[in-house]
Amino acid sequence: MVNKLEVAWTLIVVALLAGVAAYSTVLLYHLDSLPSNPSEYVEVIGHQWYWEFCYPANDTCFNSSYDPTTNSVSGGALWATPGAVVQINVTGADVIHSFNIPQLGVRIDAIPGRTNHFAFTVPSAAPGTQYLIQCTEFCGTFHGTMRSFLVLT
Ligand SMILES: [Cu+2]
Repeated sequence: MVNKLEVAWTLIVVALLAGVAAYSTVLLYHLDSLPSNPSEYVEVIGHQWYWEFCYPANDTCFNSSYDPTTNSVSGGALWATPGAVVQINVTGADVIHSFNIPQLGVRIDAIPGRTNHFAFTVPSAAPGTQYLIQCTEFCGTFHGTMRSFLVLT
């Protein structure tokens, strides 16, 4: 014989889980959505062991190499305007890397043969403010020095 209380408990739990699932699905969909008109596009290409940044609007690309002895980058950093909505298109040239700006909650894999897209809003901080970029996927000998900076202009 079915206890009515057990049926009620089960239905309440099913209703709660269905609500959480529906909310999560909608939230995930919106997290993955890209802005229709971002302020800036940047192509990010992971190489062993440096980042290449390309700005299609200016038709320019450069390699950003990190020097751990001086904690600085040569070749250029990733530049962005405070408050801008930046869409990055990320891929890998050789092995899997992961483009990560920990302070901004940006993390997206750089996978050879595939382009991943992500958009984020640059903080409205003072020009010159720097945010560390670090590869977070072990990609070989010098993975630990595969860094760069996002610099506000
Ligand atoms: Cu790496």
